[in-house]
Amino acid sequence: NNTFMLVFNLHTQPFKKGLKKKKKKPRGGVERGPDVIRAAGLVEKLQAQGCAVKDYGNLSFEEVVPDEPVGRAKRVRAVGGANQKLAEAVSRVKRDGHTAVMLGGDHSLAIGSIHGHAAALQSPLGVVWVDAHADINTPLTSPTGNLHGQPMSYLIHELQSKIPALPSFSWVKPCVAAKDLVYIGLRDVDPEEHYILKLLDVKTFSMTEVDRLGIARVMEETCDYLTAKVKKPIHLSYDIDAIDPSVTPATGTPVVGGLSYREGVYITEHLCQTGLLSAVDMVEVNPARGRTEDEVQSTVRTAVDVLLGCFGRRREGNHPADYRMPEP
Ligand code: Z70
Ligand code: MN
Ligand code: MN
Ligand code: MN
Repeated sequence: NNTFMLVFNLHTQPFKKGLKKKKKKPRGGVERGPDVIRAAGLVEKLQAQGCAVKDYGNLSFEEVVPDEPVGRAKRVRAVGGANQKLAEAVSRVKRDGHTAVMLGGDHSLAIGSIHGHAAALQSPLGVVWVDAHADINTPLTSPTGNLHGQPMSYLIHELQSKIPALPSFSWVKPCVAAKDLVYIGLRDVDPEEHYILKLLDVKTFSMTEVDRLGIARVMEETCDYLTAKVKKPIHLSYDIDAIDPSVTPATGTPVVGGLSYREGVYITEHLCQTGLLSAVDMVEVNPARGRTEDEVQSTVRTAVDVLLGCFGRRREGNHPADYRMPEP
């Protein structure tokens, strides 16, 4: 049960200048997510449940100056270069036979994370994308130019002809089939993204389906769908904004009407027991977006519980296989 954590503190929006001087305690942005998740005891808790964990520390990336927008797409060179580095690191971890955990940072890290995961495998990959958002805008459909709203578009074979060449992105090759992708938790999808999802007939369980079917049936159908022909390794890409902002408010784009804490954790319990979970991204935890310390703590604790669920924690309780009761 080896877990290898890779930490990727990339943010696709530039720091706002001037904030540091006005506020006495700058709380940092989404790039501080990994450190607050560590501070909440993720590594120790994983070890306590029997995982051997290696923390790779924060991957460091070069600043790219200037990094002028390409069309509307922002910070293309920095994000492209950093993801290439991440992809190589993830590939190495997967070739060594470990499960990889990527802490964000924002969701643009999924480009390198999924790319590196796929490159290390001989077989296709199934992707479970848990998110309020579909993150499948192409650079040309994106209303914002934010790369964290686009990662899936670069990875899907069927969209390849719609992706313009971008600086520092030439290494990115599509590596996921549209039929091997499942969304859970959608409730804020751009019209352009909705068109793409319908065009490619992507399997989606929006919050409407979670309401209709219940999370247990959503997970059964997700796994049946992904493993119908062959049992593929699963990449779970978990955006903390999938969960309701009443539970996880400290995130960049909170959207009302999300998953409950219990539904959010159930997803991971179910995926864990398939034995197919091969890599996990945990993204968009942003301590600067919590209005109170309680909001930050609730968000971070939930992110940790989601990750523990991925690695065997059960709410019924756990015990080591070699446990012996004390004799009187
Ligand atoms: C919008 C876009 C978004 C967060 C992705 C927003 C997407 N669809 N928000 N991640 N947190 O910009 O493409
Ligand atoms: Mn996302
Ligand atoms: Mn999101
Ligand atoms: Mn985002």
